[in-house]
Amino acid sequence: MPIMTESKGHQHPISLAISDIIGIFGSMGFEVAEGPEAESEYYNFDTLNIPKHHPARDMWDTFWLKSKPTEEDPSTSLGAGKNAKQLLRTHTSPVQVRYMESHKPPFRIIAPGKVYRYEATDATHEAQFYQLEGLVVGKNISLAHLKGTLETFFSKFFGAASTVRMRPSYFPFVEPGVEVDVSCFRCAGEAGKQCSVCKGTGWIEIMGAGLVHPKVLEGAGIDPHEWSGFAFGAGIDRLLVLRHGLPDVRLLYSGDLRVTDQF
Ligand code: YSA
Repeated sequence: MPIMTESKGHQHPISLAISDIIGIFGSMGFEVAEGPEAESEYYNFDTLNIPKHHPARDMWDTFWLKSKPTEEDPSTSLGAGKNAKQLLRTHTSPVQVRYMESHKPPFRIIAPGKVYRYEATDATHEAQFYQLEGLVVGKNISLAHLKGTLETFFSKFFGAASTVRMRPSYFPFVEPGVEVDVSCFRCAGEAGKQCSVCKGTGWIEIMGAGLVHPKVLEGAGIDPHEWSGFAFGAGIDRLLVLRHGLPDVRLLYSGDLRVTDQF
C-alpha cells in the first residue's frame, strides 16, 4: 500500500526572518512597536520634516487613499490643523513619531512592518514589501552607538563577524544622514569579482540611517537639547534575499511552495 505523507504548513520566510530580527534586537533591550498601514500624510511625511511640495517626497512614490478619515479611528482623528489625508504608508518611519509622542525617553524600539510604494516591480523592487525601523533615544547618543548596534545585529543575522561603514546621505528626518554598508558576510572581500553577494567590493549597501533630526524630536514633544537619538530603516525582504542568495525578491510573494518550503 502506498504511504500517504501529510504535508505540514509552516511560517513564511518573511515571518521567520521577523522572528529572528525581534530575537536579536530583543537581546539588546529593544522593544517592538507598531503603527497602522493605512496612515495619514501627517505622520508619513509632515512630522518627518518632509513638508508638502518638498522634492524629497519624490523618494517615496505613494498610493493615496480615497476614504475620508472617521472620528472613531484614532489613527486618523488628528485634530485641527493636522493633515489627515490618508495613504498606504511608504515606510515604517511614521512609527518613530507615533512612539515618541506617547512615550518618555530613554527608549529603544524596532518596528518591523509592511509598506507600500507605487512603483514598477523588478528583481529588487516590490510594490509591497517589509521594512525594519529602528529608533534609540537617550542621553548623548551618537553614530558610534548606531555602528555598534548594527554590527551586533548583522553579525547575528548573517552569521559572520561584520563591520559597518557609513557614507554621507540625505533623509529629511535625520541629521547627519548616512547610507550604511556592511562587510560581505560571504567572502569578507576576499573572493574578488567571483563573489555573487558583493561583486568583489567587500561591502554590501544595506540601509539608510542617521541621528534623529532635532525638528522631529521637538515635533514629537521631546526636548532636543536634553535628548538625542539614532534611527535606521532597512528592507527586510532585501536582507532575506541577501542572506539566502535568492535571485528575485518577488519569489517571496509568488506563493510557490518550491521556494517557501526551503525555509
Ligand atoms: C532612513 C533613515 C532613518 O533614520 C530611518 C529610516 C530610513 C529609511 C527610510 N524611511 C526609507 O524608506 N528609505 S528607502 O526608501 O531607501 O528604503 C529603505 C530600504 O527599503 C531600502 O534600503 C531597501 O532595502 C528597501 N526598499 C526600498 N524600496 C523597495 C525596497 N525593498 C523592496 N522593494 C522596494 N520597492
